[in-house]
Amino acid sequence: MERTLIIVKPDGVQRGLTGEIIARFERRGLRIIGMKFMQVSRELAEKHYAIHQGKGFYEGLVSYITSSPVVVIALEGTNAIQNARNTIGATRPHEAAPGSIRGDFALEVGRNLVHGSDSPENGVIEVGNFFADSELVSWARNNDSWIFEK
Ligand code: DAT
Ligand code: MG
Repeated sequence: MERTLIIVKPDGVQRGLTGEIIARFERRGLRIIGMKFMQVSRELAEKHYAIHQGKGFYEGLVSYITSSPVVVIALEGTNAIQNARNTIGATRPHEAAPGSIRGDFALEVGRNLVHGSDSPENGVIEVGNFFADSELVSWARNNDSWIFEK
């Protein structure tokens, strides 16, 4: 089963959209295996966004994600990466479909509310960067068989 790291970014928390955003993934059927409220350090932000180092928006991205607390959520489920990214919507909110989180609540790429991992490999790596093994819970939901066919 794939894993994805979701971050309700500082704007999502500050705007009181944390519950709204989590609810969308929860209703989608993705299973929560870890969740916490935290302040992202500069060090962790640089690790998380290492792939964007050197790009023009990198400094703004690191200062945005470290500017105020976030909520991080580890989710698992069938095709968790792509299913979650569709729920999030396109990176640039003016390209995000209505009904997606960014399409419903965001206007600008630098205030796009939520992060989701972009590949199964990165999902595992990013969950590991933000959560200790002891913070992740392996559990069976009693409605799993109504969401997961196998
Ligand atoms: P996503 O968050 O949809 O996975 P990404 O990984 O390409 O997008 O980029 C990470 C974040 O960096 C993105 O959420 C917002 C910011 N970003 C990306 N491209 C940008 C751009 N051209 N200008 C400003 N910020 C950008
Ligand atoms: Mg990305």
